[in-house]
Amino acid sequence: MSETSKPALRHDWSKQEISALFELPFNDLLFQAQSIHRQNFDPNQVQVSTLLSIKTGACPEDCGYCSQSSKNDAEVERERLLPLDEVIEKAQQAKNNGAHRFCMGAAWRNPTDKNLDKVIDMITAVKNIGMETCVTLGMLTEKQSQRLKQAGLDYYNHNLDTSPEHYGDIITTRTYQDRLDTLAHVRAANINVCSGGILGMGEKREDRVSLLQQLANLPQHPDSVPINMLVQVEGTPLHGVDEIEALEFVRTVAAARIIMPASVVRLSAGRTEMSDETQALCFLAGANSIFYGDRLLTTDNPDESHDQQLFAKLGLNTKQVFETKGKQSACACG
Ligand code: SAM
Ligand code: DTB
Ligand code: SF4
Repeated sequence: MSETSKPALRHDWSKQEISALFELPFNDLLFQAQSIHRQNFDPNQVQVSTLLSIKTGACPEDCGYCSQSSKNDAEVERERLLPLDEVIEKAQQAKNNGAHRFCMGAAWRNPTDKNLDKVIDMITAVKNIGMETCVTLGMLTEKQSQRLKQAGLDYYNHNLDTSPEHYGDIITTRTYQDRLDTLAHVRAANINVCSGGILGMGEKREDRVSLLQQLANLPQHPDSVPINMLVQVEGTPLHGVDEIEALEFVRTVAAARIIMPASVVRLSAGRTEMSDETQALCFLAGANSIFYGDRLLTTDNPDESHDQQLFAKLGLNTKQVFETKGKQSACACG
């Protein structure tokens, strides 16, 4: 199919339509997802981002999955905001290891304006190294989003996490609408939006359908959609919850690819618990980004050498500049 004959991006997905994708025979679902993937992206290319926790622990929010919530009993080494030189050193290491983007996360409900000054210095420094930047700092006002844009920030990560229906079982200290408001502020400031969720938090398939519907029916699809598998941390309320089956995880990735065809879908947290085969199926289903480096924020990620071997076995290329063939600006409905 030629670039111009690609169907317009849709923002009116019904739950029934998304459920019907999940119910397809697995081979049909993966074929459809991979076909759409190929219309929009180089199928053998994966974008790589490296994470750094710039402020760890003692967060006032009560997210049931999170090691960093002060309401949970997880053992996490609390740290104040990292000094700028340490951030620069970590970003340079990430670049030397081949990462394209450096993502900095802070355990805040929202940043104060003073915090933001310091994060802006970090963004400027990481951009000077020649990397793309992403930060995840909690809720943002419109003005704070504009300041980040002026600093040259490329992406802001703020996840919806789960469906509106399941949300109250996971977090009570901020509302779903608060999250949507932050996403709107980031979009209005013309920063690329990174937003997705976590699977394996005891949700039903209908919650996965509903989360994907929320993401796809935003006024513009997120540019990047992280699909995390819950990393179960001892001391958090979700420790010990039933795990999601690998094939159901793959189905969710495939459905995300189909309904948000031009977005980069990131196979995010949880890869240490996944076999190479499950990850390969996720790439076949249309995932084309990962977190690279042996640490996420407070938990482990596969080490670089394992990922290098996996890329080699699958013939995946992470070296070139990552460019999407799909252009969200082509959307007539956003
Ligand atoms: N404090 C900010 C916030 O929550 O808005 C930013 C940092 S927070 C750690 C970023 C995201 O990481 C969360 O929204 C959640 O989706 C993801 N996350 C946190 N803990 C996780 C876990 N144990 N497993 C999978 N994903 C997790
Ligand atoms: C996202 O969706 N996943 C990343 C990033 N955005 C900030 C975070 C994963 C955290 C996993 C648990 C931890 O290491 O604390
Ligand atoms: Fe705090 Fe973010 Fe963890 Fe929630 S996910 S407890 S807001 S660090």
